[in-house]
Amino acid sequence: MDRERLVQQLTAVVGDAHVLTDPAVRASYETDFTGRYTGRARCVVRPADTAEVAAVLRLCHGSGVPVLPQGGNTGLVGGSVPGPDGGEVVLSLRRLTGIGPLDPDARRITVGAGLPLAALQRHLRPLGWEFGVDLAARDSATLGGMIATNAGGERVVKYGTTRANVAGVEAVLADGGVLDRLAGLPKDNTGYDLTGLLVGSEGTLAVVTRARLRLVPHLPHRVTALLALDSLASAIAVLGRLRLLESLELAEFFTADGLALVLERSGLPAPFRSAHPVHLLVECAGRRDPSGELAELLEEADVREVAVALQDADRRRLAAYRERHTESINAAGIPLKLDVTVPLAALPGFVADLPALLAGRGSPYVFGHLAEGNVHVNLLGVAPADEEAVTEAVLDRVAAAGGSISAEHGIGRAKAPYLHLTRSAADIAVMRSIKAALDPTGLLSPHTLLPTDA
Ligand code: 2HG
Ligand code: ZN
Repeated sequence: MDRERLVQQLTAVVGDAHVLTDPAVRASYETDFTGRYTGRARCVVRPADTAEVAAVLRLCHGSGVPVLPQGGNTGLVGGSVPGPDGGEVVLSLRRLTGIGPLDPDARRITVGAGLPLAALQRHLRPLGWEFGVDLAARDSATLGGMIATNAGGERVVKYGTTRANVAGVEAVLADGGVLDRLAGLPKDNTGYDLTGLLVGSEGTLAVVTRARLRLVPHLPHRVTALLALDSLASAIAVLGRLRLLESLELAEFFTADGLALVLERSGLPAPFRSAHPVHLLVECAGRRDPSGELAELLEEADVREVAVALQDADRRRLAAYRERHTESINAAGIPLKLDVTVPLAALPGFVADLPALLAGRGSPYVFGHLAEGNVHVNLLGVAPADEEAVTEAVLDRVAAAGGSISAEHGIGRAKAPYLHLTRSAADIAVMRSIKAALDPTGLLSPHTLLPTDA
């Protein structure tokens, strides 16, 4: 179908103001947050509700036009950005921001896919509840995007990834049909777990429009501590002790280089008088003040210096040293980002090997979620000609260590060629069968997740 005709039909569904064709207006939907991935959309369409999403998909399906669902466009693997050929309709879910009534007995709430995480947090906290997943991009990341990518973030050590915190979804299929699994019952053994399948499917199987979220009680007493340590091995040893605490919610690490860059770019004052090789940021929360039990476990730990905060503003100040890594690195250049999991026993060796693996091709900044062995390898200054070789060297090393080439950001388009490194041929064949069953003509997120060459 010619472009003009499709635009007219989409306009009839969502209204003139919500079909964006002007390149200047489309631009923020066509480039990712780091500036690394950029593409061209046929147009951007912004439906208001599930019925409009279904109508948009029916039209695109009928015309054989590929569709790229998009949330807050905070993804870091190119999965939210269209390809270069201007073929895809970018389907922005950001107008689906509804919040249903809270069900305190079931500990559930139903929300629209376009709701930003921070808006959900602002809604829930005064009511005494929380969503278990939290991440630095909370102001712009949407629940739908977090579900599509099975986002992890900072509290996985206590609450698990997004998949564990989503009880049900409503999603629109490639042909416009609506799949309703919103009931999200605590017990429901009636066949395949379609909600679990859609979480982490990166927009390749269906478009999530609403979600039934599991909630956890808001814990009013919190303590945050920033620990300065000799090495990653000693951070892992300290964390091993802290895991005894049920109140442990967060265990994040960063190194001296990353902290120096954050201080330089943000103007924050240094947390300690001297520099230290490794920092571990931990947080405990409870119905009672958890600072005593944290202090007790830290007493005999091998820690160089500690800063402790109890008040919200002070806790946020400590957390900023970790959370501001992404923006500080971005301010210094367009990074090559490799989000990986390495089993904890192999993690110090992996990080120690990075300079040799890189052989001068870029400067590494490593930080991440220590409890899960989730390292964000950020590389600045890698020449475009070296990017593929560097990516391969790092991801090969991750695979050899028994890790995963994507811990929490997903595969997107960045890692599709490397999927075979940590998923078997049998795994990939099953994934292809599922894709073919749900989206036989391959219209949803066509450049994402599954490699095109196999
Ligand atoms: C985080 O943990 C995010 O802050 C982003 O996953 C990581 O910028 C990155 O590489
Ligand atoms: Zn992360």
